[in-house]
Amino acid sequence: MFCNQCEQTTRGDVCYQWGACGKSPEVDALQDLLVHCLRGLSQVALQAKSFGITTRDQDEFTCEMLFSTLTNVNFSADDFVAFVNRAIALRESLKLQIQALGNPAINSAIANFQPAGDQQQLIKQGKDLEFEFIGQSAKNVDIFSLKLTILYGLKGVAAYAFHALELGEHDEDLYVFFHEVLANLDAQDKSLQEWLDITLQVGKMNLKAMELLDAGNTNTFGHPTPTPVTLGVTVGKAILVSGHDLLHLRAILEQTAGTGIKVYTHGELLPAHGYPQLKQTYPHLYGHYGTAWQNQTHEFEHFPGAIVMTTNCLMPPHETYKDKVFTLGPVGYPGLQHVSIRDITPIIQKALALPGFVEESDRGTVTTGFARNAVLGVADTVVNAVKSGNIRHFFLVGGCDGAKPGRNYYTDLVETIPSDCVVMTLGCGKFRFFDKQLGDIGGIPRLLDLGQCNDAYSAIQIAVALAQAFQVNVNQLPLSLVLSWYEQKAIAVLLTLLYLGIQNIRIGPTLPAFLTPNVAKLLSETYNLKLITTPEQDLAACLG
Ligand code: FS2
Ligand code: SF4
Repeated sequence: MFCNQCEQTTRGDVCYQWGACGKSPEVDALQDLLVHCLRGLSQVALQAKSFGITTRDQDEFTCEMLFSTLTNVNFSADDFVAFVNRAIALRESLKLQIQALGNPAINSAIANFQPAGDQQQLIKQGKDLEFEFIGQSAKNVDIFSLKLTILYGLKGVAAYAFHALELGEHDEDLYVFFHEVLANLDAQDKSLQEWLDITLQVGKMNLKAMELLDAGNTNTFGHPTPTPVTLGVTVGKAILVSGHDLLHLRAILEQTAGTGIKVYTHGELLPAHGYPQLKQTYPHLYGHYGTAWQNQTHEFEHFPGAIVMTTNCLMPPHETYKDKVFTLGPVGYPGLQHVSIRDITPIIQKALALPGFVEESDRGTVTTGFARNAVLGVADTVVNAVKSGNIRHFFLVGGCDGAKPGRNYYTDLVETIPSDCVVMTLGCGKFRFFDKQLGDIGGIPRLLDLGQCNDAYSAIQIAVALAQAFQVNVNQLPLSLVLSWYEQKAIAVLLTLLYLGIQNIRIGPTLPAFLTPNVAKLLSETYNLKLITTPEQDLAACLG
């Protein structure tokens, strides 16, 4: 196998025997095969679009399938076999429509690829293709590095686009971009600069995808407002909902209303409590249980109710608790029950069969809901606090959490940041410090939870609005970005920030393994992108 798409890749290089995430070489090969089939589908979809044929099914399928190959989403070989066959069926249905208009369908190797008839043969096909793909690195390792950056970034964009389309937000330009990038990923005639341009285009289109998702979330659930969330539990039956999918959370809340079951959020669903249409409509959305994804084996083990994974990050479940874990949407794992969101009866039955909490516990509260509308609603106060010197500097300390050592940096940094500075955060990286009592500056909380990693758009909008208020560009603001990355959405967000020309970003805990020294040097020279060092050193540099 060859996979280096996430931060925990083996030895900081590549997973080649078994995924550090738990992905098997067989599933890895099937994921690569699926991407290969999507590339053929994209070629045909572009041709179909040029003839005015509707390709909405193929567009949405492409987003969902790229999302399914993201780290910690789907570990099921059976699912990927079905996805490969569906990709071919969708491709062939477009070819028939093209031919029915009197045109020959595109005649390339990937558009004509024929999948084998059984799982073992499909795995072999995936491994052969992988070998061929890696072979490209021999021609120009820096271009290969950028192709990986583009593919991984595109997976992140697909995740955002998938969430947006679930909420009814579409964009034809975005779909065309997906297809164009996939259809041409094998191109041999482009220069390093041209691949770099495409890399930044991924960042540009990710901004569009995040904007769509922001519109989908706020139109459906209202603008988040600052909301205290209990970290304790109450007596009674319980369901724990993890992942990022607010629509799935709402469906679970709807179907559990009146059952007496309390619903708790886990991981990246903490910010759900800030959405008025969720919190106010469903009083049985009780509180938040647990922390970031890498702690789930311990936290799920002890949760006395049913557990639902709506998206990443799923870890291979332990035998001791796997019978109470359910998957939804693009998530899959062999042996876990996959449920349709239209009928969650098996989840409710499991929650009722399990003991639930038998004792109250009080673990205090945290406040979420400081998304762009809430922060910009008090923009004058914030601007005045900066002008008067009460706020010296803003830090955005956000991104992903992870299991590898070195991430205590983020806790230590936040604890060391002086009391006249404000810390904005988002993503599951916040769980390193989300319950710290940092106080406030003239009524402005020093720790502002902007939301999920899916809400990076909010952070960008806040930075742009502050820059306008101070009549400077974003790079001149008293603002430092200190990001933590783990998976491919973080790559997409980083590309967006680079596309926007944001300088001086610090990233950690390590640089992506898929960046060659030359590409990393190029990014560092152009954008002053740098690796984190120590909290003390970075803090001094940011405040200096
Ligand atoms: Fe965290 Fe995992 Fe949010 Fe990432 S729950 S690292 O894939 O999506 O952030
Ligand atoms: Fe390894 Fe990450 Fe790929 Fe999993 S997703 S196989 S941990 S690089």
